Amino acid sequence: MEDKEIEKLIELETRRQRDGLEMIPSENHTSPEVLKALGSRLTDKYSEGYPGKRYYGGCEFVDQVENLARDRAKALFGVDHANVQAYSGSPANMAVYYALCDPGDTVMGLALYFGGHMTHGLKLNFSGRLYNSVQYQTGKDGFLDYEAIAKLAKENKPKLLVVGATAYPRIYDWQKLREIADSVGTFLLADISHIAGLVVAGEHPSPAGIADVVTTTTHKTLRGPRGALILANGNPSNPLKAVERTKENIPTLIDRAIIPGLQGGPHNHQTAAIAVALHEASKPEFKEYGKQIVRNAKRLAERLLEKDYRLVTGGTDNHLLLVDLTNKGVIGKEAEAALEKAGITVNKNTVPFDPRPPFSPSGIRLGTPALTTRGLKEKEMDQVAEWIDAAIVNRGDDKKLASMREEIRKFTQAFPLPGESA
Ligand code: DSN
Repeated sequence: MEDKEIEKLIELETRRQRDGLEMIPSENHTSPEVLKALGSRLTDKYSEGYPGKRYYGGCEFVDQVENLARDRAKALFGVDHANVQAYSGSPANMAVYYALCDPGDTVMGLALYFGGHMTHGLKLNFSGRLYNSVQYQTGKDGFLDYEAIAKLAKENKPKLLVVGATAYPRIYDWQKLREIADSVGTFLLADISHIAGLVVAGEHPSPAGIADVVTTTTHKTLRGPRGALILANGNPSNPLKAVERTKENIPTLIDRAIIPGLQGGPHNHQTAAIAVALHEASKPEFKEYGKQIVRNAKRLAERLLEKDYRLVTGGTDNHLLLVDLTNKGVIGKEAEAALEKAGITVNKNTVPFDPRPPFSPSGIRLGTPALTTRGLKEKEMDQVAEWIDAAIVNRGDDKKLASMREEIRKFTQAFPLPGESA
């Protein structure tokens, strides 16, 4: 590159990823094919509208790209309709609110500090400012409390019930959630951003055909570029005709919420990279990858439990562990800092009923998707658990943490990033 400053920073970030253990559960390492699509000439093209109905000329090839992405998303998740244009997960959720609710309508989602997401009704987010947001919590045991959700829904009669999380280690009962939504006549949105890759792998039940709308980012367990999918059943009608907010009209409402409602031109390079990732996710190897993510997370959970770490809900069914560090006498940000010095990247996180403030919570979140991409298996998880514990125990000893970092750097050489060799 001619721009040496940026070139250097890209190299340093690549080296940081290569030499360390990436354990933020929402992160992953993409394939060289995904990166190639992202770095392509497709980024130059404007194409507001949808394939066959654009506001610009020259869309012959980007139309085909978008159609491929849509078709692959529909086939992979078994739905009639896919919108692939949302720039990322938050805009995708915003489009669903915009499509199905009016400002002031009541919406219900899991509180951020109980593992939800900002766009699920946080008061500081558009979803909690423009809408009347009612937030549900997990039970004391950290599991979703379906009875409490049903009761809250009956009391508040939301227009939209949002289900999904950023820090929930267990399986969702979509059928139960459907019943709750039907009991109060509300739309059900399943945000599967964290678990989409596990759904594809058959490691988590799919909400497709149960929820009215499914949103997901494409860059977490699905292992694609940053981006999002909005999935629904039914087919879009003439986009210029006024449509009512009925279930049959959801595809049309979603497409119109994205453009002209919220966005301009789609990011065609991103759409192409999503198509590539969806193709990769349709292969049998990806199913095995998803299964290994869960096996690794369960093994890590076992090992940490043996070392007296307190896991919210007592373990995991998916790709992540939420660790409450209270009994270890350390807070989330201290653990995050010590682990980073040792070459392990995690993030501090609130735990249900956290007595500490969100900027300095009691826990950390650990995930296995990126490590599994690099080929780590159960045996290596045993070693990772040892390092995590050692870094936390030795958090005040920078010399020890630096020597662990070197040990981890050497270890990672046997587990190259996708497209690199050992
Ligand atoms: N920021 C994402 C996560 O880390 O879970 C959610 O959008």
